Amino acid sequence: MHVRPVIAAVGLLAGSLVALAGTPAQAASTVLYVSPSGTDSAAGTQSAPTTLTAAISRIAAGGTIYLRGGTYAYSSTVTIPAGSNGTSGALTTLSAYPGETPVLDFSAQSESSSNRGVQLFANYWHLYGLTVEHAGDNGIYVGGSNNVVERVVTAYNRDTGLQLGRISSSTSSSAWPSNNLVVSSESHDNEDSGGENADGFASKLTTGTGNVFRYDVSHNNIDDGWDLYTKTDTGAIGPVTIEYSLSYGNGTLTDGTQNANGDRNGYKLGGDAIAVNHVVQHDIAYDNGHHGFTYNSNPGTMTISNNVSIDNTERNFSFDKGTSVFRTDTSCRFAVDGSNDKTVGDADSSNQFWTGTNGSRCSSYSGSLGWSFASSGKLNVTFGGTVVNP
Ligand SMILES: [Ca+2]
Ligand SMILES: [Ca+2]
Ligand SMILES: [Ca+2]
Repeated sequence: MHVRPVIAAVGLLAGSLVALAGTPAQAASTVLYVSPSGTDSAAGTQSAPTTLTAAISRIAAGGTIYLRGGTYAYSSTVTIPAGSNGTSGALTTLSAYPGETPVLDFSAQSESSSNRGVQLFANYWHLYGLTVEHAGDNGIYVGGSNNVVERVVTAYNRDTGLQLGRISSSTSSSAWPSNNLVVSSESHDNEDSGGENADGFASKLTTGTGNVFRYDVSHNNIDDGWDLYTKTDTGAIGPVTIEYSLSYGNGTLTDGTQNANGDRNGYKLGGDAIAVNHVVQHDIAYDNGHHGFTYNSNPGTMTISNNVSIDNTERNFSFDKGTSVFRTDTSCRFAVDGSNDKTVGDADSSNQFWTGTNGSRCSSYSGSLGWSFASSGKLNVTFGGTVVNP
């Protein structure tokens, strides 16, 4: 009787080998095309595009789903489920068709914590070139690990535009999302009706180690640009890296709307007086409604280096406690009077903090702000038309 399971296992193995050899029936597809007019049962070819949800269920590990341009109107969350993983050598890709702009519009959702736009719960996926708008909660929520989110725009969602966090309350801390990269992406005009939760980007509450934001832009969100809040009841999050990024105008939407409930920081780097050693480098904070960079009670040893903070309403750099290491940071004021910087920790003479006057480096940052992504994906920030990447 011990033989039967062995026979069954051999049968399964043989079946999967046949599928890999190209048998069409039941085989997952390596390339699928999706369009706003696609149907679930369509083949997913360029001439017979399918739907996004059907493609997610049919794509092979390491395959590519192309989203044609246009507006996709959704009323339900689109989930890439846990277990539908790519591999470390071949990420499964969900990409805009080259040169086109797919917009996933969740306007039909009501504002509710259960109404996220896109949930990425799998590992080893690459999202590229999508815009996700008007979701009833987060635009994109990443609960999986080892994913790349690139050239994405999250806007007008009713909680944080792009947030990382655990899949569910039963997810153990060892399975919190880790090693995700969010790169060359923009998050703006996210606003919850309470005016206190919607940040541009957040890796907060329940996130693991190795998550990185690079070349990203967060602006005009109702709460913070970035939020790395951590709480006693769930335990410390893993250290996050935010680098070569820009955070501006948070606390005021593009249309001028403000809400007194908003925290309005450029980069909010802590919570509940828990030490987490984040790395924050080569970033710019400009014209945010409260602090530019704030420790927000994080007493740890953060790396705070090569950042520039300009004309934020309260402090450009606000670190009241801790042992963070500050190197080559620059703080300037031109149009907005605020409070002196406070940088408790290891701050040497390479910094030019603001305590009433501008340092020599500020002359590079006196013009009007502009930014764009280079074809390489690198973020170029300009002041007065001149690239001044710190
Ligand atoms: Ca939420
Ligand atoms: Ca808040
Ligand atoms: Ca926040």
